Amino acid sequence: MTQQESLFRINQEGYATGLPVTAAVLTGEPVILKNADGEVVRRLDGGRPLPDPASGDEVYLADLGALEAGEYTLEAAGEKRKLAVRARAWDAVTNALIKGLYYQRCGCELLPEHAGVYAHPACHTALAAVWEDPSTMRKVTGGWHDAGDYGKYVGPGAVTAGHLMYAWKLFGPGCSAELNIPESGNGVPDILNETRYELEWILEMQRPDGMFHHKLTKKHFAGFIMPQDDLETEYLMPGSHCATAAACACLALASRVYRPFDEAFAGRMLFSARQAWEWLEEHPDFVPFQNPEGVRTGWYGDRSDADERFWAACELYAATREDGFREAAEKLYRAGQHLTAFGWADVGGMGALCCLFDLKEEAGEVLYTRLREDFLRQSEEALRMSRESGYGTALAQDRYIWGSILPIMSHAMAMIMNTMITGRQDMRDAALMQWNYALGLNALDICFVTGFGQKSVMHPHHRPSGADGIEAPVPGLISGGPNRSFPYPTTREKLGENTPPARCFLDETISADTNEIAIYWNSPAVFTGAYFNMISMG
Ligand code: 9MR
Ligand code: ZN
Repeated sequence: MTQQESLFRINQEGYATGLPVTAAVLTGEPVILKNADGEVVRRLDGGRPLPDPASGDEVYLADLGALEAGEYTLEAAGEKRKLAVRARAWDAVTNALIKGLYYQRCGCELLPEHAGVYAHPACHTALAAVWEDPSTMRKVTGGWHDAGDYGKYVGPGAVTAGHLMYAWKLFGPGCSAELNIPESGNGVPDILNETRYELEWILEMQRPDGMFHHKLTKKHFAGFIMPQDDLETEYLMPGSHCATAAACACLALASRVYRPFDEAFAGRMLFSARQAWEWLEEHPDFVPFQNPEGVRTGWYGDRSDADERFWAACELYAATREDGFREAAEKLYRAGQHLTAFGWADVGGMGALCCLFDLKEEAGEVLYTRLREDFLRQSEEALRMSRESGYGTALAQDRYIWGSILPIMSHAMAMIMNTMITGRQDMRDAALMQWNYALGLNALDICFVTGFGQKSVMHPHHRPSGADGIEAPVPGLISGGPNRSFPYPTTREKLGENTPPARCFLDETISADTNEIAIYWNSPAVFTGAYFNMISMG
């Protein structure tokens, strides 16, 4: 710890009334909490700070209990730090995380009335070439830019849309605000309007035989230019098993979600999902996607499609109630699924969401009763990791990988699901610690969401934020966070070999390996934020 660092780590966006307020204190000295009138409302003797293996810090987690709305000051060892408690404390940041996806829209103009200073002309509107036969050009526009780059990838997009749709289904009141996007006011909640922008693009990515192209990207990543200036040809890259199965799952889910709003759209999506499933049935042997020779954009390679198929079978069963899909899901489940994984590579948890909260008893003995026991057991692991961390972060010290925010938010999702089933407060409180982590209660004392908190990420690896000439980054985007695997030599050099995992982070544009943003990092944060937003509404 350097001299300038604060002794406190807090949720910099504030805390919600009715939920526990926890602060991390990097000293064993007594801690005092004063209200706006200077009265002492909490006096903690100071504890024995516990070692946090991931950061090397000694941390005392101060449990301040539930507090009334107001401005407070924490004091310890002569240092003060302001902390706020409010009703609906996380409404703004949750809405911004959804709106963050609007700023990722490709193929349309972002108008000043919706995007403010971040407005820009339409991008990537030219015809795309089919990789295997570049003389064939197709018009495929729309979707969200994946991350800091301008690529669009089917699997990651499908998972992102899945997180958003489940957030809406389960925690609607926590994520249904108007977001000032072009569709606002059309009678559909904006979270679904925004998700539809991606779904329409995913539909376009299907080939006539039912398979889905893996991605729509150029051969190389663009430089740090605005999207409308990125004019090189984009390619519909070869198809993949994982993209096909993930799109199948997401579209089957979407067919149920959108049916009350638009029957025809729902029908199109279910038709497409069925075509995808047929293709998968006809191509049972998994072939991993490889970047074609000369292509350097995102790989999103995967070792198996069994988890994507599992999610797809669950969603198709939920959408159609045809026994064949349930049987397929059972078989895939029996082969072993990681039920607390919600990322682009492993989507077993998405199937669990479908079985546990949509199908429920109708899923039957295997996919409900047995799966629930299995899920409850697997989610204990997240709680255990949270307890072993000084900061309460549910991530083992050797798991600070590229996009560490994803496993951390995934563990929050799993613990939220556990709480929904069991009503356990320890699970809920540990999940809340992950949300606190994202918003500043971490070794780095940084709020990972752009535009929020007291000290937030200012230089994400995000092309528009780097190229628009505006000092503040595009708001509502979450950084991938610390990464101990040092894929970039410059990151390794700047941080030094001995930097502890949870501190391997550079708030610098160049550091894609620690400070990129991605749509599928925003979306599990939306799920988590929507839940806590909803339960703190009273
Ligand atoms: O999120 C991906 C991460 O798990 C990988 O370790 C990393 C390196 O392969 O790639 C990440 O995904 C990037 C993708 O390949 C291209 N668009 C930006 C993504 C976020 O960094
Ligand atoms: Zn674009």
